[in-house]
Amino acid sequence: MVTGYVWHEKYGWHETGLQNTLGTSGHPAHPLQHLDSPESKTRLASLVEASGLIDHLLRLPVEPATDEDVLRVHTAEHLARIKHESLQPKGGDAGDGLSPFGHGGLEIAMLAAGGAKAIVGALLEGRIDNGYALLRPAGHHARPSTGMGYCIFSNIGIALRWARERCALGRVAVVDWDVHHGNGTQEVFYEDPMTLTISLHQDSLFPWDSGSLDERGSGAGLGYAINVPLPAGSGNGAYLEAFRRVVTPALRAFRPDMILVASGFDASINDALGRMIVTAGGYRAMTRMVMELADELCGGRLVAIHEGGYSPLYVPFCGVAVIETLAGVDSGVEMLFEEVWSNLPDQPLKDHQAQLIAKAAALADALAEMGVPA
Ligand code: 9RB
Ligand code: ZN
Repeated sequence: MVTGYVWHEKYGWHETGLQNTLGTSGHPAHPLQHLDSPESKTRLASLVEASGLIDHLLRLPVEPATDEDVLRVHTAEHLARIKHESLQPKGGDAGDGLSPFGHGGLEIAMLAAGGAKAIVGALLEGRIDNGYALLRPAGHHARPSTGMGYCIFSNIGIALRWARERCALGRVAVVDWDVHHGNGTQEVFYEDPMTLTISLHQDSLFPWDSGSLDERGSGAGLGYAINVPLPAGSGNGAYLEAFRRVVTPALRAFRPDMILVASGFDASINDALGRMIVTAGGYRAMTRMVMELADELCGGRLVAIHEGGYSPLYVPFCGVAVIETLAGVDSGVEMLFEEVWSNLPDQPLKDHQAQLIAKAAALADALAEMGVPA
């Protein structure tokens, strides 16, 4: 079993700076470190090294994505704007006014997209059996025409379009467990029946107006986008039920040739932005389930691409839980507060959560009735 791993020191150099406003027009507030600070990811990279887990992984070299790679997904205007702002002495913003980057940020965004290419390429060439790409900046909110929500480019979109151009890649499923809706990934593949996107997220969190049950894809892609907008407060019980009732039947119906996980850790119990209570053990259990599905459906071909997650304290533990599970090793890292946090009375599935999941399960059933494109 070879588990690939991507991390580049420069991912920690992506500068989001200080935030001195609460929104677009609010009164200035005492400047605070931007929520998407490097620490949650640099500390995960650090724990992968310090625990010795790195010795069980194949670290992949990263080349920056090219303009051509970006333009398979994004408009020329979006790329030109990022290039222009990246040249400014103090950098710029990816497009929504919430997603700052520093001088030279283009290079780091290109390295992030290149990291997604590296892990997908290694998987398709059979150099790895599965893998984890710890990338920054994230990608799942980036739309074809603009960056958004701390994302500059669609790392997954760029890697998949690149892969589809260089080899005969069949059906691909993207399972997004970041607490926010994977609106960008969904938009890139909205009309594509060969790419199934499934997003589990907190209902109406960010973007507040996307990710509802009735967004199902369009044209030839109708039915190949599935959203599971879970109620705030959902924990391990609700997430595992969603995996049993939605992700499992949808993937069995779709029979992907490769599975990608858009892996954010902001549904964790210690996150500043999400209001969910998933624990490291919950992420481990979801990883096991998606690995079993990959074994059953596509020779184990599975890679996770990092997205959000804003707890410098807890993201490293969630990340190690996922990566050590992928690698089939025990890193020896003791999961912080797992006993307490996984036994909270709010963790087991609640009726109102089950009701939402049942509605999403109907979408997976519909997919099973539709059959799959060749
Ligand atoms: C809005 C603001 C947000 C909120 C959440 C994210 C999530 C990123 C992520 C990004 C930006 C502010 C709408 C501040 O982790 N994705 O996976 N911005 N929220 N001001 N205003 C008006
Ligand atoms: Zn997120």
